[in-house]
Amino acid sequence: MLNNRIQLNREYDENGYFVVRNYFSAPEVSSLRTVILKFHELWKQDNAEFYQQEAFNSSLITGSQYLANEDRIALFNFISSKKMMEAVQTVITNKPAFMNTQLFFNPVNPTQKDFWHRDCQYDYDVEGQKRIIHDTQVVHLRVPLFDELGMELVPGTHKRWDNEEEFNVRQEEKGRDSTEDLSTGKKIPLAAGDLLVFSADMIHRGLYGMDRLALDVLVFDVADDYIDYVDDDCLPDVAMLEHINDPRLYKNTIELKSAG
Ligand SMILES: O=C(O)CCC(=O)C(=O)O
Repeated sequence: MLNNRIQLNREYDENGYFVVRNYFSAPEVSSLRTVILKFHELWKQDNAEFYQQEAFNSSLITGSQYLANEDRIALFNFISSKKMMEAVQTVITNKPAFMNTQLFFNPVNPTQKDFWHRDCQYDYDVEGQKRIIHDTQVVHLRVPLFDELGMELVPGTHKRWDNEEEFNVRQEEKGRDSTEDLSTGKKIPLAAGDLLVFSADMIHRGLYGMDRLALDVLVFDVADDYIDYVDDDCLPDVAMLEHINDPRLYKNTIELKSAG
């Protein structure tokens, strides 16, 4: 279990991320990989053109479109397992809620390059982004299913605004491109069994290469206004909740939905 949570909370607070090496056992990773690969194969068939042309991720993994209920329950139980909940509660000390899941893989086109961004830049203009990084943050928990090059992060940018280089590259201003290297980037290689927890709103990029297939679980604090990002179909229904050992993460989301 996580026995250094105070230290990890400090690291997250200061840098915007923490890594726990060898957190999941080989059987835990293997069971998760089996379920995720079922989703991935069906998703690829169904999105063949998008996959061939430009995709580097999918989402809504816990939804009903590709996985049978039994596999969805297994996935829900992994996401709200004791290990995952301890990691979630290390950074969200109030009431954490489940938002979504994403699966990151290599683009088919080998010339497609990894790119810097803050997740909030797709929903907010520059002033909005400045506000968001101070007010609220979505947390990603990345679970690599195979060894991978990992992520490149700019430590501390969950709390601070971009310097000039970072801004121009990330926003593709002044002739810069979001795939250029940043002098402030820090590469975090990941192995199957590791867990990376990071702020979605810090400056980051996924590093393409090797056999990457990583499950990202997105969570938020119920005090923040993210309920509109939750897809109902990705939540467990009443019958499924009965089979989830610790359903708090989902119940917090469901409670927010019904309050809205
Ligand atoms: O791994 C990637 O390709 C990008 C990851 C990312 O942007 C994220 O997890 O928010």
